[in-house]
Amino acid sequence: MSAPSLPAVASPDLARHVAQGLSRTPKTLSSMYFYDDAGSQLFQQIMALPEYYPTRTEFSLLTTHQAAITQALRPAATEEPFFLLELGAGDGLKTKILLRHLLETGANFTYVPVDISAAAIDGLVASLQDELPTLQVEPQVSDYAAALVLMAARPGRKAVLFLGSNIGNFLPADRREFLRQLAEPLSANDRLLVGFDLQKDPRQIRAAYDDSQGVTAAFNLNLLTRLNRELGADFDLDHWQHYTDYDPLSGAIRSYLVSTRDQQVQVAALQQSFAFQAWEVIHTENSYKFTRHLIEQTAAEAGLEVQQFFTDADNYFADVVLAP
Ligand code: AVJ
Repeated sequence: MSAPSLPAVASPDLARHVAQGLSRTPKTLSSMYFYDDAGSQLFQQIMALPEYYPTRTEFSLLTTHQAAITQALRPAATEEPFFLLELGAGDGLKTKILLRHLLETGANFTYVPVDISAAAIDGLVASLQDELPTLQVEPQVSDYAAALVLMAARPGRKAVLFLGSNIGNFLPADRREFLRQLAEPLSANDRLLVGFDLQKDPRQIRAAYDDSQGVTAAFNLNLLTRLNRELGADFDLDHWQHYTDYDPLSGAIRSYLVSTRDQQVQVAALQQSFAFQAWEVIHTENSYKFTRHLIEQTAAEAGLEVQQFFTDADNYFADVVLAP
């Protein structure tokens, strides 16, 4: 047998992650790897689904409270430089509400979108030049921690945005550690604005992650397509299913890829094969839902103080202003 050829795009990080994740019990893969080009497009479709309430809820709550939120973030003194950093900006649709309001009220500030994907940043910068041509933008392609450390060295006030309930993907211990890392380089007058999805009717939460059109299923299964393409794996998509459940005790939505029969999967880039039993799962995502109490506790554990708590009329979602 000839040696399997490695796909040109094989990434050492992804390969290492898959080797570790599929050797574990239970098998796991990180939701971080959902977002290749196809996955990012599927996530755009998820945000437009009738069942997926978080995006449109946060959009409307930012619209309603734009004045109070921007006031809580910006310095009173106009001479002081002001940087609005956003971690994982995506298409920036929600942030543009705040950016537009700041421009309209004459704030002198610089928007610093941070993302590890150069393609995501390029798309965002192009749309900002088009829609908000007077906005000062300093895009940064790097990981979040590096961006914050760099910014800490610059004089001026910083507000750091982490919207969309991305915080929900962390396990509790990792969430604390992440918030601590964000808080560490901040000064007393700096602020964080973090989006948290709130606990609600369990059926409604479950439906948001198991939509009737199967877009979320396609999003989860796309991870296997990505491994086939980038690592030369041979996952047969006909024998995998999307499954998700919500646990109201922990507040976690957990998503899985379910093997519907005994099967072996070869991963060429690892020169390794993995055995799956019928109905064995790969755990692919956690998406935590919060209560106000849990948010306050999480903030306190990271050495942060909840300054203001903005929510929508239904109490579905919260954008929270945190201070060091
Ligand atoms: C991008 C992490 C906020 O957890 O709601 C959507 C990702 N996963 N549907 C979320 C996701 C399945 C989403 N976040």
